Amino acid sequence: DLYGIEKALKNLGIKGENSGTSTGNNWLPAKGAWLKSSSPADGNEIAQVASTTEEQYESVIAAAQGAFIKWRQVPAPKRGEVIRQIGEALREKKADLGKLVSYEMGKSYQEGLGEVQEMIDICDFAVGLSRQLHGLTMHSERPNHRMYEQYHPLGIVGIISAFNFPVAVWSWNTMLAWVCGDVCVWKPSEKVPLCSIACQNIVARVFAENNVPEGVSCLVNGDYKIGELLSHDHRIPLVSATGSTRMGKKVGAAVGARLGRALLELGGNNAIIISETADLDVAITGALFGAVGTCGQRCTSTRRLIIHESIYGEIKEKLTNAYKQLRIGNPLNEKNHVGPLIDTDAVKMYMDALQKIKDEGGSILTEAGVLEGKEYESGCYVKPVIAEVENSMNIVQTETFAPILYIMKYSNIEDAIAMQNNVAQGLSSAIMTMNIRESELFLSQAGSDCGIANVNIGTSGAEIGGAFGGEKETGGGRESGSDAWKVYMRRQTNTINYGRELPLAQGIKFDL
Ligand code: UN1
Repeated sequence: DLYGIEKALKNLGIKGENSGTSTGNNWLPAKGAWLKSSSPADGNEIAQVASTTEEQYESVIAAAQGAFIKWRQVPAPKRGEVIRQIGEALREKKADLGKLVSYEMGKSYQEGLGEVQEMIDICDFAVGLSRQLHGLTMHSERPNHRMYEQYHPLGIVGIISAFNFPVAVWSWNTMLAWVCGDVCVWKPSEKVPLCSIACQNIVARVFAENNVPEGVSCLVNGDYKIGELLSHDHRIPLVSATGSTRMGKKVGAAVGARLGRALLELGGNNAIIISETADLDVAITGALFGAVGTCGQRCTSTRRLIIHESIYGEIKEKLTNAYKQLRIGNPLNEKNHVGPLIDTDAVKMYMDALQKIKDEGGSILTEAGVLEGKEYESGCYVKPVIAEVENSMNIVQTETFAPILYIMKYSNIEDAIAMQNNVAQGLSSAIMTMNIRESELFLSQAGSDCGIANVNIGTSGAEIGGAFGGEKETGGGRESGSDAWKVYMRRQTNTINYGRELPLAQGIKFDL
């Protein structure tokens, strides 16, 4: 146990066989099909988690409904105090949970720790927020009237999360939802079920210590069918889903058909524009981390570089050289820069994409392919690739969740912005420039059409304090910081008459 995995699993309460269904401290008996979790790092099976049956799903929703009636009565700052304690528990478990994230998902240990840090940060944010769930007050047009708005808890929040951020994305949703007075039902990705068991254990202990009712934190596990139960369920007013655009279109349609709320955080096709005035060291480092970090499996990963023609050759050379220095290997070994893809299906998608690049006339500038031999037995390690392409190619227009970086040239900034926007997705974007006219244009209404637009930093690695999400096929949802909490509450407008008359609005007279 070179990396201390056994110990981490033990500290996180993960056994060989685990129930995948819980309402808090109560774990329902394992009944449904087993999800086997194996590590893309070494190919070993780690443990199993039982899927939730339909019958179990029903009892989870019943528990959540009952819990909501009690939890919404707890004053928001008191709910915040419980979240503060979750933040403390996460600080204690940071190394273990970061290790599990790294081992089960395949991102580097550093990035696993970073993900747990995002959880801690959103806890801190949520604690402050618990005293700031403000509405506005307005002046009434009628005498002796007062108007204001308030935000009330919404109900059950369904959370569907992706494999690539197996713990942080859940926490962005739950920590806000909980201080808002909601209860949560989480359906994690079936590729990383152990992370969900670990999180549920951490929360359940804190909840028990604070007499938080069973059902405030619920967990269901399984494949897309469990996700469908959530998205079609009229008892769930908000479904927050993170993942592919394909999945999001289905969730959005199902939730929309019943006029529920969907918070969608879907695919990106994120570009960095590198101007001729860019600080090249900053630009290269930003592009490199954005493209190969998390093995290209962030929704914010840098997919495209749009480079000014005058520095195109230089950037191309510097980047291909940097790619040669990358160390690919076990993500728990801190010497390595790039870990594995999530599974062999993802490897197949990477290989298919390489073929399509060639078929469409693009050229691959670096060594490509799957790594074999000792250390690479899982079959999930691939070489990060740079490809020279046209923005209009089908493959460039598609999000491939793998470390494939497309590079292309531009000659004027307006064209570069048009290229950056000319994709179906609209999550993250960046410009590297020292020219204030270019950077302001990029951030203006005529600039980037993405939910995130950065200057002199890359496309990935957003902080939790800002609203996170994007436009177009990215789904339009915003999670995490700023006022993203509002989607987890229902707004009520109140008008109060403290006079003895009943004047009608709009000056209407109704005299008998
Ligand atoms: C995701 O890939 O789904 O901005 C989330 C980032 C991270 C979150 C990514 N803070 O890269």
